[in-house]
Amino acid sequence: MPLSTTISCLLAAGALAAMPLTAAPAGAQVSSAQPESRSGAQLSDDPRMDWWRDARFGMFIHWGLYAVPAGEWDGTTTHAEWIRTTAQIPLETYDGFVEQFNPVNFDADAWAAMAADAGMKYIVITTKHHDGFALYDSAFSDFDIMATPFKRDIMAELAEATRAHGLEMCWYYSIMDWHHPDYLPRRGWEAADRPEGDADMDRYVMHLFAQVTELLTKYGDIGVMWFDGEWEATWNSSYGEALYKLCRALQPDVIVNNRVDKGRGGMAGISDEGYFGDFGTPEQTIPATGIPGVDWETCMTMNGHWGYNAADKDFKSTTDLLWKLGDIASKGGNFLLNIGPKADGSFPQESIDRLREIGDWMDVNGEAIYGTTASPFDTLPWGRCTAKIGDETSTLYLHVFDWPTSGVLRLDGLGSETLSATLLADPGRAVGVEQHDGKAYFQVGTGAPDPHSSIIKVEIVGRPIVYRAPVVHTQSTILVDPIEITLSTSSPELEARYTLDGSEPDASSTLADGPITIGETCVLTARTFHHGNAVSGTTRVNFERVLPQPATGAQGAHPGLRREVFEGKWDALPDFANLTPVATQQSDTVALPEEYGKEYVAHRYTGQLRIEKAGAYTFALTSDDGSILRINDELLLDNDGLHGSETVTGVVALDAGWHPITIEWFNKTGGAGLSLMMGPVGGELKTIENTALSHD
Ligand code: H79
Repeated sequence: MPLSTTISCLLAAGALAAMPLTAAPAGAQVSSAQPESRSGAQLSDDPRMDWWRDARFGMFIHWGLYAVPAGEWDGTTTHAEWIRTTAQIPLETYDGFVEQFNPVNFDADAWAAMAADAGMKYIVITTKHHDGFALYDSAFSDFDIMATPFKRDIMAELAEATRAHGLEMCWYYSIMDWHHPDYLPRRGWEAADRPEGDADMDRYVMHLFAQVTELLTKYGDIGVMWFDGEWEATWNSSYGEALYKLCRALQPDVIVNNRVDKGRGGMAGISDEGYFGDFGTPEQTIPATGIPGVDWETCMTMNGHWGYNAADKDFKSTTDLLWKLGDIASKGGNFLLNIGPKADGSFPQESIDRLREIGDWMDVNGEAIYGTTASPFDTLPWGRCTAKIGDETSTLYLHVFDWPTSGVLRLDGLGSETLSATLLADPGRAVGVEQHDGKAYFQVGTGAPDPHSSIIKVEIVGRPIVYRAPVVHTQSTILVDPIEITLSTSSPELEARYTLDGSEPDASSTLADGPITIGETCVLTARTFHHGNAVSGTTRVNFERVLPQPATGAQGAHPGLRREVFEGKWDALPDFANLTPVATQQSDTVALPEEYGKEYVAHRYTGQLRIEKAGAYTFALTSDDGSILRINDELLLDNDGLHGSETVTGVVALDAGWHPITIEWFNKTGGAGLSLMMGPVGGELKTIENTALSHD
């Protein structure tokens, strides 16, 4: 079948539906008002993810025409891979870099060797960045490497070298494209030079699919397809789904990042539930805690730029990079560390130096990174922990950033019996261990054995038992009717005991071995016990039985809500009282009109909400950018501000009848979205039917 026919078939939704898909959309459901314990949610058992989870460490490479100006334009030196847009370079001028791109020192084997020696297990390179230039020989573009004096397919050479060094070859591909005539939107500043003409986004998407097909058919097995630029308003979830499925159809085992679809909530990078993509992509940031049940990878620059910037000498230290690697691994994520090669094909010397030092550390300490899972502990004052868990024995790797001056390292909350402790950087040094009262003391001696991060390898019996206060699983802390809650501990060896009168639980307090019914206002106090002894602090939750808010509204004449549309440029919700709507519409529910693609806009939805049965209800408001929800003229949910798709939830007790409701929303630029779901506490959340809404 010719390529174009294959793509058309894949685009047809019917053909796609028939294809078996094991991939779950990225994002995890946290079912509790309290943070889940780390061991709470399991990652999928999809074997496709195995190599990637074991790898933990990869190299990102940002390389393209932008390496030629090296970050400098008109005397300003703050640019990099975005230079065409940040310096507002006209297309014809930028095209001039094609003639100048001649990386005579490019040596694929040297690059792959540096990645392998640094302990990295995969390389993700920009096959095409936002500027639209393809670093490979593309049959679908003349704006590619074959138009340069270099005329060598860099992707082909790198793929061969990367595999020769035992690493996985992975492709970055930008959805956003500032060069292709069919891509929309145009940048505001170049609108006069580059009129839209008959540009056609659907046709651009066919081009994108054709290029992605080349990348997944001409270069052997690809580990990851790493998309980017998906936040533009012209990219939508249907394109994202089709692109995800195209990748998996061409290479069933390929892993696809979450930027293929529209679910990424800003730079934090983790998708909401229900979007395509196999892993989340925090950019230049490390999540504060692990994310149960979610695969993720932090990508980060070594200095302050992705593409080569000759003036930027602000490189992170090797120690800092190794602490970041340990931090990320301790939270169950991968680290994708960037290099911005120069236009001649060489790596910056600062990057080479750091890669070598990281490699030296990995040679000794790599087992504390590869194949590890997240720390079973919450926080550790002196560093981080990674783990290899087994039923018979487990290994804890303590990453000690701050070596104890006393020569004794204290680990709080370890309930497991330790079998041995050794220092990876100094195997000859004996490490004594004492354990009592839920604390382990490691006699590690004075003087850290490694200048960056010293690893203590600790063997323990069975799976780790970690003492922490019980977690309360409840949908709400306010109730109208009785609710059921549960308590959990972090291992099966531990018990939770509780009281409902505010008193401290002791060994004779009620054991939480099933659902607990809460029917009245009370204080639940819970504590973890091991072998009959209290071993944790207490968890305390106030439950309040409330009277539902009276139904002060009345049914309006029409079903659905009134939508008023406003235009303007805002960074937060405007004060609607001083604004005149440009349109007033009727809306079945809280949702943007179909084919929504507008920027600099705000909506206000007003009307009445019918509650059938008095009770406590959960509301979930999702928006990109900001929004708020008011019920009975009181602010219930505040999701305001400039951001990607984010959800806030809250609970309110409502009487049967009609309640005044207002939703306000705005979008500045980029992706736009709005939805409101509701349901009884503990029950399923659904979109509100238009018969449960009315307005005058
Ligand atoms: O390739 C590198 C950068 O050039 C590229 N991604 C990395 C890997 C990049 N392009 N833009 N950005 C990074 C920053 C863009 C941030 C924003 Fe947004 C886009 C702000 C608003 C739209 C991200 C998406 C945060 C909210 C939505």
